[in-house]
Amino acid sequence: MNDLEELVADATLAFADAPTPAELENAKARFLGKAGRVTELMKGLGALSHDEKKSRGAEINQTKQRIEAALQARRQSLANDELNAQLRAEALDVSLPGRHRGTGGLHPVSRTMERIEAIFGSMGFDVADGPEIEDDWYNFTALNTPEDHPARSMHDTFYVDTRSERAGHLLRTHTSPMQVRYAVQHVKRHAGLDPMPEIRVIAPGRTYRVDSDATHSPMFHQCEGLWIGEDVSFKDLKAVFADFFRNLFETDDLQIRFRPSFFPFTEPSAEVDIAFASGPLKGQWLEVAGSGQVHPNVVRNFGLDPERYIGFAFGMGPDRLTMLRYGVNDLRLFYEGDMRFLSQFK
Ligand code: 2U9
Repeated sequence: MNDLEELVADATLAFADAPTPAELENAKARFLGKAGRVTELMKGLGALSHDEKKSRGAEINQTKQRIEAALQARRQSLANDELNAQLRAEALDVSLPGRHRGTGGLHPVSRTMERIEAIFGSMGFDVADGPEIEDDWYNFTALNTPEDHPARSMHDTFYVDTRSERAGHLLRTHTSPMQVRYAVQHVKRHAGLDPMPEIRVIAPGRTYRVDSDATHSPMFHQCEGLWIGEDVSFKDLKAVFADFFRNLFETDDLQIRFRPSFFPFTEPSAEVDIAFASGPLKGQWLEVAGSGQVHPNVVRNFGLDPERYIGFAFGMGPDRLTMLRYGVNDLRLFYEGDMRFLSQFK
């Protein structure tokens, strides 16, 4: 192999050894640069005769062209490698399943609330909602719960800071204050109408008490109801409850019983129990609501004459009803936001 062939072979090898475009340009300088080996050969031409210069010059030029061709080929090959690596890195597998945003669902307690509203709505009950921060009068006094009643204790209830401008306010401990607001408005709106159209309303919503364990949460839900008219009695209450619970639990095989109880806002008062004729809870009496004939003092606070207008009220806990509907045994599961639990109700 003559010196020029050797030079081409050296250059081709050096270019092939360069792993990156930057290193390839360094290798190029060693052969084609100002101090490169081809340039050195050119400089040597000066010492030759005219004819030798001509033939040797032509050979060196050919050599230079071959080295430039080898350089160009390596540049192209490195560029191809780079492009292939990039394509591999950015590869998109169009056969993979897409990423879903996921469909949400209503919280199980919200589902129960909606169902309660729909059932009472079908029985002609209006649905009222209102403030969760209440004042003392609506939450207690209007409901025949006197100043010294234990339910008013600071330990039972969340009070708004006594120094703030909303002192005297508290997080409502039941939704009854909303029914008082509704009833007072209803009476005003129908003043002059004789007889006054009946009050028939439910108040579902969030309520608060200082209580926390497997069956109590500091925030819980209530749905209370009120039906006041000239001739509304306990027998109507029994009919409403029978219809309601059979609808809610989607079964006619269900017994209902009333047990005497006490609430300041109703007299007489009763706890309401139900028992299923089949299923996992078959034959067990389950306490599901409280109820009673609205206390005359409360009726008076609506602006009505309790000798003429009378009726019943009731209250139930949608959290507990949801536990019964779905067989959940710990109330706290509803409020921990754990998707493994919640996604079961979609
Ligand atoms: C007015 C007058 C009276 C609502 C009533 C109950 C009985 C009752 C509890 C059930 C489970 C609350 O959610 S719970 O913890 N409620 O036992 N509630 S009578 O009485 C009223 C409501 C409004 C104006």
